[in-house]
Amino acid sequence: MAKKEFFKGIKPIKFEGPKSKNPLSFRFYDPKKKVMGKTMAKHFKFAVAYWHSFTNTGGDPFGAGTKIYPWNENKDVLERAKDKMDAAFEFLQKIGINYFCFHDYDLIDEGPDLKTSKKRLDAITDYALTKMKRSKIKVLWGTANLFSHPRYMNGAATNPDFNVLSYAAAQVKNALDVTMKLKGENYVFWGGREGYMSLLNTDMKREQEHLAQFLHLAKDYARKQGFQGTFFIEPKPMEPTKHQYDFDCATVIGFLRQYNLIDDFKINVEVNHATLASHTFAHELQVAADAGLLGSMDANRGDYQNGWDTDQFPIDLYELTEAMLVLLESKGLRGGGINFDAKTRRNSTDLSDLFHAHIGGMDNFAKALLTAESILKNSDYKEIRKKRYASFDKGNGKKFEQGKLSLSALAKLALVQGEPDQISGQQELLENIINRHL
Ligand code: XUL
Ligand code: CO
Repeated sequence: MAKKEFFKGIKPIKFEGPKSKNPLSFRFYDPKKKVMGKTMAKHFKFAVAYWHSFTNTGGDPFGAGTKIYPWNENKDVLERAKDKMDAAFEFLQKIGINYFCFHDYDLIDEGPDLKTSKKRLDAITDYALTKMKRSKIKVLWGTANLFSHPRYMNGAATNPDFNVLSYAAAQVKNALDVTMKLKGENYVFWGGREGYMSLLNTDMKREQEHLAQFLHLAKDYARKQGFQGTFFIEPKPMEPTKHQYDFDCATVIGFLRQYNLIDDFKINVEVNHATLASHTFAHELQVAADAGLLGSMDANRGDYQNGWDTDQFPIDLYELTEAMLVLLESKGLRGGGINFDAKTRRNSTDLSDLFHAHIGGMDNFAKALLTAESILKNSDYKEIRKKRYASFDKGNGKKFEQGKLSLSALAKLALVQGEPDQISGQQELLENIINRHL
C-alpha cells in the first residue's frame, strides 16, 4: 500500500451514464461496453502521460511552475520519484486507466552523469515493478528524452557531433532496457531536436542517414534482447526545431521505406502535430492506416488562434468522430493505444483538475466512438463514398484499375464519351450525417 493518499476525497471514477450530474463520473466511457464487437477498453487502451500529469508543474517561457504537487516535496531524489510514482499509480487506479507512458527522466531526475542516471533508473523501475505486480497497471510505451538537456541543442541522433550521438545512444539503450524491464508494449521515437534551424550549417542528407542508422541499431539491440513490441515514430513538423525530419505521416512513411525500417516501425499520430503540419487529425490517421502503419495515438488538441503545441485535452466531438471513423474502418490500432499527451492549463491548479481533464478526454473519445459506430451501422455514409467510385467497379473503369488500358486506349474512350456529366461530391450531406448522429 502507498504510504500517503495524494488525491484525497476522490473515489474511483465510475460509469454513471449520460444522465449523471456527478462531474467525477463517466457519462459515456463504459470500459466493458462492446462497440463493433470489442470493448471500449480494448478499442482505446487509454494511457496517462507521466510527463504532463505528474512531472510538469505548469512552467512556461514567461513564468515558473504554478502547480504545487504534494509528490514533489521530498528533497531526496529517489524518495521524491517514489512519491511521484505512488501518486501516478493512485491516479491511474482511481481514474480506471491501465496504462502509462514515460520518458526516462520523467520517472526520476537525470543524474549528473550517465552512470548515476542509470542507477537511478534501475532503482525507480525496481519500485515500479513491485507496484505493477500488485495492480493491473502496464506500460503502453517508453521513450528517451533526447530534447531537454542542453547537450541536445543541435540534435541527438542527427547531431553533427559524433560524441553527442553516442551519448544519445547510451541514453536510448538505457531507456529500452527500462521499457523492456517494465514489459512495455511499445517504444516511441519522437525526434524533438532531430531537424534543423538553418540549412547554412546543416548537411540534411547526412543527418537523415545518421538517424536511420541510429534507429536500426536501437531496433536491432532491442530485438536481440527479445523485445517483440512495436517501435513508433511520432511525426511533428516543427517545434522545438524549425524543420523536423519527421514532418508528418507521409514523410515518415517515405523515410521508413527508404531506409528499410518499415517492418518494425509504425506511427504514433498526435492530434496537435497533425494540425501544426496543416493537416486534420483524420487525414494523418488515414495516411498511416492506408500504409498499414496506424500504431498509436497521442490525444490532445491545439488552439485555433495560435500556431504552437498547446497540448490541451481533446474536446472537439466532431474532430474525434472523424478520427473514430478512421479507427473503426481500419480495424484499430496496431499495438498501441490512446495516450493523453495533454496537460491541464497553467492556472488549473487543483489536483482534481487532473481528473476532470482525463474524464473529459475519455468521455469524448467514448461518445465519438459510439457516434462513429452509429454512422457506420445506421447511415448511408459508407455507401455514398463507395458509390462515388462505382464507375471503377465495372467495364472500362475496372479494366483501368486492372492495368488493362493504355493511355491511348483511355484517350479513345474519351473521344467517344465526350464531356463527362457533373457529379456532386455531396460534402454537406455527409457533414450533416455526422452531426445527426452526434
Ligand atoms: C512533443 C511530444 C512528446 C512525445 C514523446 O510534442 O508529443 O511528448 O509524445 O516524446
Ligand atoms: Co506526443
